[in-house]
Amino acid sequence: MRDKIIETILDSKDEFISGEELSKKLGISRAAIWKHMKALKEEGYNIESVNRKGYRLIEDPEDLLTYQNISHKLETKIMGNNIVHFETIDSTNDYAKKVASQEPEGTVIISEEQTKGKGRIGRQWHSKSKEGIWMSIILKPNMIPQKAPFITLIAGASIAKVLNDLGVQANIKWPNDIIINNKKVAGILTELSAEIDRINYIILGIGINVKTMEFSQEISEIATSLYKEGHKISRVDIIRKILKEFENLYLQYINKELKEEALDICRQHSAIIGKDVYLIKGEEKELVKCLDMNQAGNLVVRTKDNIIKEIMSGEVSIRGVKGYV
Ligand code: BTX
Repeated sequence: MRDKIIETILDSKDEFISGEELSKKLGISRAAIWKHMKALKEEGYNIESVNRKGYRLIEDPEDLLTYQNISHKLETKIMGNNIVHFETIDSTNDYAKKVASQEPEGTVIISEEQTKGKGRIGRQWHSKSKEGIWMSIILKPNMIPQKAPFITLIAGASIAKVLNDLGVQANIKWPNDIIINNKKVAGILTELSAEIDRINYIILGIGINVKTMEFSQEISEIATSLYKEGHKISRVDIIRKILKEFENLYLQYINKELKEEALDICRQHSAIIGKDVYLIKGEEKELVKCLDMNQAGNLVVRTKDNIIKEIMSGEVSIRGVKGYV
């Protein structure tokens, strides 16, 4: 019932809707409507109630990452049909792993804050309250585990496409970072649970800095946010668009083995193709030129000795010659 109320007041944005009208439309008493409104106000919705006029939303509630807000006008078949929202959690990826076997494919775990947000290989991901999008999608593709790494590229392609469509010049630093002006705005952490020949589940973790204006000292040189770059875009809008774009590319890949669209986006928005970069593996650091991304989604590079080689994601980190990229 609460979902229906929210949908109705979201639909009649800025306009008053009377208790009577709501009660007729939803088939519940005016007293029940009043109770629901009270609860919604407590959840953070800024609802104004005026005698004889009714109720209206006085502020855009876009910023709350609740199921109701995200699912309103969400145009997907699977992604985001089920959304679990937290005010705070250790890590959405860790929670997603705990519930993956019970929850359906496309379930989104999202939190306003993470106290132990994770990056790759045990690194930390800073996830301050209400400043970004910290979410994990549970996926259960019927395919062999070797095909899983491509999902990271599909996620990167979706984020880059959505941000560019919204007027943000975002590029992909293969395989799992999205950058603006050479600084990291988003990261992807894909975790896999599998048997030798089949995937149990994949947890696709996406972290996007949206509103942060000041980063901790350790990352202030390499991190940026959409707001910091001058793009005041609503978090809910970005999430809806990413879920839609990701679903499109993901279904092409798992149902028809189609990769071309995702690869094209990755190449078109690559931050490193055509550039000299360092490949870093433990203590080793090698200067190479990035030539392309091949059909498998691996990076093709030329070494100083003119040898062409293929780099698989997960093997190395990449650093630019003059800084982060
Ligand atoms: P990564 O290992 O490529 O990047 C982690 C590194 O990035 C850190 O070592 C630090 O230098 C830098 N960093 C940390 N926090 C930030 C930040 N907020 N913005 C920019 N740079 C930062 C990237 O790993 C994958 C990140 C995935 C995060 C999502 S959030 C939802 C999900 N849950 C979870 O615990 N992780 C994922």
